[in-house]
Amino acid sequence: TLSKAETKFDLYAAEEPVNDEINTVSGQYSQLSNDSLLWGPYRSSLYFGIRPRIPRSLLSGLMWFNVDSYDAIGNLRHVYEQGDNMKKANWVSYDPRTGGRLVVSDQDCHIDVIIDFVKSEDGKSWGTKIKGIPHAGYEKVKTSFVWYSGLEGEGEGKDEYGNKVPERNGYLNLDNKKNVVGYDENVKLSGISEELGFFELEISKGPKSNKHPTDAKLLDPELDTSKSHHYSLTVPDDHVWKARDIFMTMLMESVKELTEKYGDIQDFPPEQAFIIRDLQNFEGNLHFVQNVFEGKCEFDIIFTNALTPEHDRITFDNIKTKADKAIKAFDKKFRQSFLLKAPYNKDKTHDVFAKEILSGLLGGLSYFYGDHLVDRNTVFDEDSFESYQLQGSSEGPHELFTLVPSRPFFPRGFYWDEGFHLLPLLRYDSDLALEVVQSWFNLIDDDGWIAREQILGPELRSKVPEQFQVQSPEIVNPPTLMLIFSELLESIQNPSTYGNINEPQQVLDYGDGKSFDKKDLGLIIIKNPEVMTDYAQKIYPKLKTHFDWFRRTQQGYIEEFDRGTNKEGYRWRGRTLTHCLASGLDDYPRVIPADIAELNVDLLSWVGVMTRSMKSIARFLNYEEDFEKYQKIEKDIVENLDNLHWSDSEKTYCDLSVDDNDENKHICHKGYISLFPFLTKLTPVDDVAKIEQFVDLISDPEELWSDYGIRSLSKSNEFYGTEENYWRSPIWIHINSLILESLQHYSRNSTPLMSKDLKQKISETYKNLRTNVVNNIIKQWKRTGFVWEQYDDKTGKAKGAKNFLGWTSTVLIIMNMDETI
Ligand code: 6A9
Repeated sequence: TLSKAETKFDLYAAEEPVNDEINTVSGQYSQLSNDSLLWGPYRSSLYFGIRPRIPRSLLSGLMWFNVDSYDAIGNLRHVYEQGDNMKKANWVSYDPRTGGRLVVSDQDCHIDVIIDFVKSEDGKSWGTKIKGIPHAGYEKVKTSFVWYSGLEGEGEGKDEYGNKVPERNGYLNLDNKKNVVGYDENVKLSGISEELGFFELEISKGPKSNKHPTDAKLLDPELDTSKSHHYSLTVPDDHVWKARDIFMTMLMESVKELTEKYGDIQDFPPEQAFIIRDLQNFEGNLHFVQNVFEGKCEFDIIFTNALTPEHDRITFDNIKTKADKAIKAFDKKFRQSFLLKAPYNKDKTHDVFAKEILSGLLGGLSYFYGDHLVDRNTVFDEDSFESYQLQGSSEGPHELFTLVPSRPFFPRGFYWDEGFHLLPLLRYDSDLALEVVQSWFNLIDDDGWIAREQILGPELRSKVPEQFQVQSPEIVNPPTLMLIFSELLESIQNPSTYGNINEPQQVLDYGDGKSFDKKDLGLIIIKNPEVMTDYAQKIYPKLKTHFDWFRRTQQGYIEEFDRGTNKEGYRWRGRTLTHCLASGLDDYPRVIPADIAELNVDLLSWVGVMTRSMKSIARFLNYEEDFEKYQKIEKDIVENLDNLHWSDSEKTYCDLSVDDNDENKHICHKGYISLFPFLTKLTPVDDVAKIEQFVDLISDPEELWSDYGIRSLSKSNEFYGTEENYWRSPIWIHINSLILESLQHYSRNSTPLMSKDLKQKISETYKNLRTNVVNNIIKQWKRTGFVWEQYDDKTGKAKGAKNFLGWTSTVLIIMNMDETI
């Protein structure tokens, strides 16, 4: 039990947690990697929110609002909302291990908020510099900034039987002089927690050049805008995330009191009316600190862990230099990882764009912790086609370290999105990609299931309509993470594909496998196959369960089609007449009427991908028998793609079902689904007729070709552009990047059977598609300040979710590809 007297910063020496594995290669690796990833803006649903990768710990966040008028409080900024009027809101330079810069250009608050975030070398401490730069014409804009920090896990000790005991395992105090109304000095918090040890957090008032509003007469000494103000209170765990609501409630209470005291609030200068006042006598685990500025302003927040050695600490004096250094380091690492190829290697704008995309993607790196809702009872059969409603009960808690598709719209983990997110990351920091993969694989349960959508804890649930909150172990999602994992293994055998492609000599410089240097972070796996082998061996049994669960739950009724011993045929469970969320291609047209005998071509292709991944993992680990088993399954899948899904009359791949007389029939909706055997490279390279068919489908403007990329559904299809029109015409960038890669693959691995004409056609299609896609994304980015979820096939206009750095960040992979093949 810790008493307050024990917390004097200089005297406190927290004990380093003991890591039993520290003397093993993988132990050293994970220690180093963990330390550098401990802190981050991992509350990615906020404009700026910091937390460690630890359950129930210290959560901090920034809020700001304009105080030139009363209404402006309606635009208080905290959660990153799709609808906010921002010209830009993104990390423009960011490395999760060191830090970077976030720019929010707020058109309602008339200010650019520029945030630099840096970490100490040991990863235990951090600092942030926040600058406000008024927009032209608003030089005297008045802005209120509020910083809050709250400690979860306070007072919740557990005894050896897991019972709650009234022991304090942490607390957070406000240290400034008590009973003072507003401070001329910095505000200082200090605290302690089991995992963090002792720490201090100081919120500066900033340099003398900061101005505070002075034109209005001071109505009450408590409302002096030239001082720092604070408010403290005690909230239970799972409530700290509601800081914004708590702040607003408390502010409105204060306004009410002031009105009672002084009369109509409208007579108050807003910058004074909206000042927080202490009501709790500095006590609590959640603390708000407010500063009000006029015009240009700047202030810092420094978090210092007592364990960080003096020379490594971030201070008000050195934070600027450290922030500049972090930005330079990012630039350098970016140059080493991504080689933008013609025509994107000349114009500076392309460089700026590409860095922003990578930074924004990495800015979505998040840590989630909490329970989720699971339905283990619903069975999907004929009755569920019309519609179904899952009923969930709470399971967990689980933790997840992941990137997210879109911070403002869906800031949570999605299984099949993640594999694509990791493609750019693999090149930049393969170790971090592995951290994320590991975190996901930790979620595989005893049956082999991972929930498609990870809605962990009440904060995430609050963002999802109730009918979509529940997950089912019968419902899968394309297994892209297995693909990434096997690619990681392959990168060990062929290191030049990832990491510093500009400086391959560094990658080839294998360490002795016994000790690591911090500068190697990001490349350790590639340099030390031992680490990866160790993990692959450990995780292999779980992956097998995952693979078996996937095939078992989605097994099709293949007997209907009389295919002898080859049973490779699958049906997505959980579809309705209009949607198949499991497939990821939600409203893409499927067989109507729905039938439990249906077989899906995209699913068979995905099982093929998964099988190939298992095969390559088995090969890596020299599991001969398993390798052969997977090889056989893969062969059967390739065979059945043609047996079951190729339609001779339509000359394309289709879903298969039965008609009223139980006769087989193909249901063909030309579009992304018809391309799956090609996208997954399962079509053999010597099957020239099929390859030609894919290329024709892609390059025909009456079918899939548009000036901005390959559209999801053919223009000739009866459902083209109808209803929600989500996957029924818009262009999706990750699928376009797969198309480009497949074109490259079939051209580079072509056999003598391929005609010159076809080869020529492939190169033209490839070259034009690549520039169409990239040019349009950049054009829309210039126009809107963001990249988006989809692009319209008729106009190229961006649509859907904003700041959608998930799949759209595969544009980096595309810019990195050769101009011609
Ligand atoms: C629920 C939120 C204001 C739909 O990118 C994530 C997924 C993909 O995995 C899937 O393939 N997106 C694609 O078809 C977005 C799903 C978002 C669910 C939003 C409502 C409302 O919040």
